[in-house]
Amino acid sequence: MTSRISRLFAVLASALVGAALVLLAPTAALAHDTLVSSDPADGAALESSPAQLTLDFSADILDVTPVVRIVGADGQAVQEVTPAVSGRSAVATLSEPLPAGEYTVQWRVVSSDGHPIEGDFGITVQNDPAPTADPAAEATPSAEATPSADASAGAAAQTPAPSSAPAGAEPSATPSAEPAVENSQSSAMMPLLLGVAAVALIAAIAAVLVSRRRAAGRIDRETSREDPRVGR
Ligand SMILES: [Cu+2]
Repeated sequence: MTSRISRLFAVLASALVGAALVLLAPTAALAHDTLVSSDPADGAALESSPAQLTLDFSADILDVTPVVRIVGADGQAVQEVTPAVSGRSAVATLSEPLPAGEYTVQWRVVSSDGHPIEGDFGITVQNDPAPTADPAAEATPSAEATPSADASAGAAAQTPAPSSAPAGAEPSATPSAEPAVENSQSSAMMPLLLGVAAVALIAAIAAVLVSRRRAAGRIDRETSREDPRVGR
Protein backbone atom coordinates (compact mmCIF):
# COMPACT_ATOMS: atom_id res chain seq x y z
CA MET A 1 0.00 0.00 0.00
CA THR A 2 2.77 2.38 0.82
CA SER A 3 4.58 1.13 -2.27
CA ARG A 4 1.50 1.86 -4.40
CA ILE A 5 1.18 5.35 -2.94
CA SER A 6 4.84 6.07 -3.41
CA ARG A 7 4.66 4.71 -6.97
CA LEU A 8 1.64 6.89 -7.71
CA PHE A 9 3.44 9.83 -6.19
CA ALA A 10 6.46 9.18 -8.33
CA VAL A 11 4.29 9.00 -11.45
CA LEU A 12 2.54 12.26 -10.53
CA ALA A 13 5.83 13.95 -9.75
CA SER A 14 7.38 12.92 -13.05
CA ALA A 15 4.26 14.06 -14.86
CA LEU A 16 4.45 17.43 -13.14
CA VAL A 17 8.14 17.77 -14.00
CA GLY A 18 7.41 16.80 -17.61
CA ALA A 19 4.55 19.30 -17.79
CA ALA A 20 6.75 21.99 -16.28
CA LEU A 21 9.50 21.30 -18.81
CA VAL A 22 7.01 21.38 -21.70
CA LEU A 23 5.54 24.65 -20.45
CA LEU A 24 8.78 26.34 -19.49
CA ALA A 25 10.91 25.33 -22.46
CA PRO A 26 8.96 27.41 -25.01
CA THR A 27 8.82 30.40 -22.68
CA ALA A 28 12.55 30.17 -22.18
CA ALA A 29 13.03 30.01 -25.95
CA LEU A 30 10.62 32.91 -26.47
CA ALA A 31 12.47 34.96 -23.89
CA HIS A 32 15.57 34.94 -26.06
CA ASP A 33 15.80 38.29 -27.73
CA THR A 34 16.37 38.34 -31.46
CA LEU A 35 17.80 40.86 -33.85
CA VAL A 36 14.76 42.47 -35.46
CA SER A 37 16.54 44.82 -37.82
CA SER A 38 19.76 46.65 -38.40
CA ASP A 39 20.87 49.86 -40.03
CA PRO A 40 22.53 49.27 -42.47
CA ALA A 41 20.31 46.27 -43.13
CA ASP A 42 21.59 42.81 -43.87
CA GLY A 43 22.88 42.71 -47.44
CA ALA A 44 22.96 46.48 -47.79
CA ALA A 45 25.24 47.86 -50.53
CA LEU A 46 26.45 51.23 -49.31
CA GLU A 47 28.10 53.89 -51.45
CA SER A 48 30.45 54.71 -48.63
CA SER A 49 31.27 53.49 -45.17
CA PRO A 50 28.56 53.87 -42.54
CA ALA A 51 29.49 56.03 -39.57
CA GLN A 52 27.71 53.66 -37.22
CA LEU A 53 25.81 50.41 -37.10
CA THR A 54 22.49 50.25 -35.29
CA LEU A 55 21.13 46.90 -34.16
CA ASP A 56 17.53 46.70 -32.99
CA PHE A 57 16.40 43.73 -30.92
CA SER A 58 13.01 42.32 -29.99
CA ALA A 59 13.36 43.37 -26.36
CA ASP A 60 15.57 45.44 -24.10
CA ILE A 61 18.97 43.82 -24.16
CA LEU A 62 21.35 43.92 -21.22
CA ASP A 63 24.31 46.24 -21.34
CA VAL A 64 26.71 43.41 -20.53
CA THR A 65 29.84 43.08 -22.65
CA PRO A 66 28.18 43.82 -26.00
CA VAL A 67 30.49 43.40 -28.96
CA VAL A 68 30.22 44.33 -32.62
CA ARG A 69 33.03 42.99 -34.76
CA ILE A 70 33.43 43.91 -38.41
CA VAL A 71 35.17 41.18 -40.37
CA GLY A 72 36.55 41.66 -43.86
CA ALA A 73 36.20 39.29 -46.79
CA ASP A 74 39.52 37.69 -45.83
CA GLY A 75 38.08 36.74 -42.44
CA GLN A 76 40.22 39.25 -40.59
CA ALA A 77 38.55 41.49 -38.05
CA VAL A 78 38.80 45.08 -39.26
CA GLN A 79 37.22 46.70 -36.23
CA GLU A 80 35.86 45.60 -32.90
CA VAL A 81 33.51 48.07 -31.31
CA THR A 82 31.72 48.11 -27.98
CA PRO A 83 28.26 49.31 -28.95
CA ALA A 84 26.24 51.68 -26.80
CA VAL A 85 23.23 49.76 -25.51
CA SER A 86 20.03 51.69 -25.03
CA GLY A 87 16.76 49.84 -24.59
CA ARG A 88 16.28 47.53 -27.54
CA SER A 89 19.07 48.96 -29.64
CA ALA A 90 22.83 48.76 -29.70
CA VAL A 91 24.68 51.45 -31.63
CA ALA A 92 28.24 50.72 -32.71
CA THR A 93 30.09 53.84 -33.81
CA LEU A 94 32.96 52.93 -36.09
CA SER A 95 36.40 54.08 -35.01
CA GLU A 96 37.26 54.83 -38.64
CA PRO A 97 35.46 54.58 -41.97
CA LEU A 98 35.62 51.25 -43.73
CA PRO A 99 37.40 50.97 -47.06
CA ALA A 100 35.52 49.50 -50.00
CA GLY A 101 34.77 45.82 -49.55
CA GLU A 102 32.43 43.17 -48.28
CA TYR A 103 32.06 42.85 -44.53
CA THR A 104 30.42 40.56 -42.05
CA VAL A 105 29.11 42.34 -38.99
CA GLN A 106 29.30 39.91 -36.07
CA TRP A 107 27.42 40.92 -32.94
CA ARG A 108 27.09 39.47 -29.48
CA VAL A 109 24.88 40.93 -26.79
CA VAL A 110 23.15 39.61 -23.69
CA SER A 111 19.47 38.89 -24.06
CA SER A 112 16.98 40.35 -21.58
CA ASP A 113 16.75 36.89 -19.96
CA GLY A 114 20.47 36.99 -19.23
CA HIS A 115 21.54 34.63 -21.98
CA PRO A 116 24.15 35.77 -24.47
CA ILE A 117 22.90 35.83 -28.03
CA GLU A 118 24.89 36.39 -31.18
CA GLY A 119 24.54 36.60 -34.91
CA ASP A 120 25.88 38.32 -37.98
CA PHE A 121 24.83 40.12 -41.11
CA GLY A 122 26.61 41.30 -44.24
CA ILE A 123 27.14 44.73 -45.70
CA THR A 124 29.04 45.95 -48.75
CA VAL A 125 30.90 49.25 -48.94
CA GLN A 126 31.29 50.31 -52.56
CA ASN A 127 33.72 53.22 -52.29
CA ASP A 128 36.79 54.00 -50.27
CA PRO A 129 36.45 56.84 -47.77
CA ALA A 130 37.80 59.54 -50.08
CA PRO A 131 36.06 62.48 -48.32
CA THR A 132 37.89 61.84 -45.05
CA ALA A 133 41.27 61.66 -46.84
CA ASP A 134 40.71 65.03 -48.55
CA PRO A 135 40.22 67.21 -45.43
CA ALA A 136 43.44 65.87 -43.96
CA ALA A 137 45.27 66.55 -47.20
CA GLU A 138 43.63 69.94 -47.65
CA ALA A 139 45.04 71.31 -44.40
CA THR A 140 48.64 71.69 -45.60
CA PRO A 141 48.50 71.80 -49.39
CA SER A 142 45.61 74.30 -49.43
CA ALA A 143 48.17 77.10 -49.90
CA GLU A 144 49.79 75.15 -52.72
CA ALA A 145 46.46 74.08 -54.12
CA THR A 146 45.23 77.64 -54.66
CA PRO A 147 48.28 78.85 -56.67
CA SER A 148 48.36 75.66 -58.67
CA ALA A 149 44.63 75.97 -59.22
CA ASP A 150 45.11 79.61 -60.21
CA ALA A 151 48.03 78.69 -62.48
CA SER A 152 46.05 75.91 -64.10
CA ALA A 153 43.01 78.17 -64.32
CA GLY A 154 45.17 80.92 -65.81
CA ALA A 155 46.78 78.49 -68.19
CA ALA A 156 43.36 77.15 -69.03
CA ALA A 157 42.11 80.69 -69.53
CA GLN A 158 45.11 81.75 -71.60
CA THR A 159 46.03 78.80 -73.77
CA PRO A 160 42.64 77.34 -74.66
CA ALA A 161 41.00 80.76 -74.87
CA PRO A 162 42.91 81.92 -78.01
CA SER A 163 42.69 78.49 -79.58
CA SER A 164 39.05 77.99 -78.64
CA ALA A 165 37.95 81.57 -79.24
CA PRO A 166 38.96 81.64 -82.95
CA ALA A 167 37.63 78.13 -83.35
CA GLY A 168 34.40 79.22 -81.74
CA ALA A 169 34.46 82.66 -83.39
CA GLU A 170 34.95 81.41 -86.93
CA PRO A 171 31.91 79.15 -87.08
CA SER A 172 29.83 81.54 -85.00
CA ALA A 173 31.03 84.63 -86.94
CA THR A 174 30.01 83.34 -90.33
CA PRO A 175 26.60 81.96 -89.36
CA SER A 176 25.87 84.96 -87.16
CA ALA A 177 26.93 87.36 -89.92
CA GLU A 178 24.94 85.61 -92.61
CA PRO A 179 21.74 85.31 -90.59
CA ALA A 180 22.13 88.98 -89.69
CA VAL A 181 22.20 89.88 -93.37
CA GLU A 182 19.45 87.42 -94.17
CA ASN A 183 17.44 88.77 -91.29
CA SER A 184 17.82 92.36 -92.46
CA GLN A 185 16.99 91.34 -96.02
CA SER A 186 14.11 89.14 -95.04
CA SER A 187 12.78 91.74 -92.63
CA ALA A 188 12.84 94.30 -95.43
CA MET A 189 11.31 91.84 -97.89
CA MET A 190 8.88 90.38 -95.41
CA PRO A 191 5.93 92.71 -96.18
CA LEU A 192 6.49 92.21 -99.90
CA LEU A 193 6.72 88.44 -99.48
CA LEU A 194 3.63 88.41 -97.32
CA GLY A 195 1.79 90.53 -99.90
CA VAL A 196 2.86 88.19 -102.68
CA ALA A 197 1.90 85.16 -100.63
CA ALA A 198 -1.47 86.68 -99.77
CA VAL A 199 -2.14 87.53 -103.40
CA ALA A 200 -1.05 84.05 -104.48
CA LEU A 201 -3.25 82.46 -101.83
CA ILE A 202 -6.26 84.54 -102.81
CA ALA A 203 -5.61 83.77 -106.46
CA ALA A 204 -5.33 80.08 -105.72
CA ILE A 205 -8.54 80.05 -103.71
CA ALA A 206 -10.30 82.01 -106.43
CA ALA A 207 -8.97 79.63 -109.06
CA VAL A 208 -10.16 76.63 -107.11
CA LEU A 209 -13.58 78.17 -106.59
CA VAL A 210 -13.90 79.16 -110.22
CA SER A 211 -12.77 75.74 -111.45
CA ARG A 212 -15.22 74.05 -109.11
CA ARG A 213 -18.06 76.23 -110.36
CA ARG A 214 -17.01 75.55 -113.93
CA ALA A 215 -16.75 71.86 -113.18
CA ALA A 216 -20.14 71.94 -111.53
CA GLY A 217 -21.49 73.81 -114.51
CA ARG A 218 -19.94 71.24 -116.85
CA ILE A 219 -21.36 68.39 -114.86
CA ASP A 220 -24.71 70.10 -114.98
CA ARG A 221 -24.32 70.55 -118.69
CA GLU A 222 -22.97 67.04 -119.04
CA THR A 223 -25.88 65.62 -117.16
CA SER A 224 -28.32 67.69 -119.17
CA ARG A 225 -26.64 67.25 -122.56
CA GLU A 226 -24.54 64.54 -124.13
CA ASP A 227 -20.82 65.31 -123.52
CA PRO A 228 -20.27 68.86 -124.72
CA ARG A 229 -16.51 68.27 -125.16
CA VAL A 230 -17.07 65.72 -127.87
CA GLY A 231 -19.39 68.10 -129.58
CA ARG A 232 -16.81 70.88 -129.60
CU1 LIG B 1 17.69 32.77 -22.91
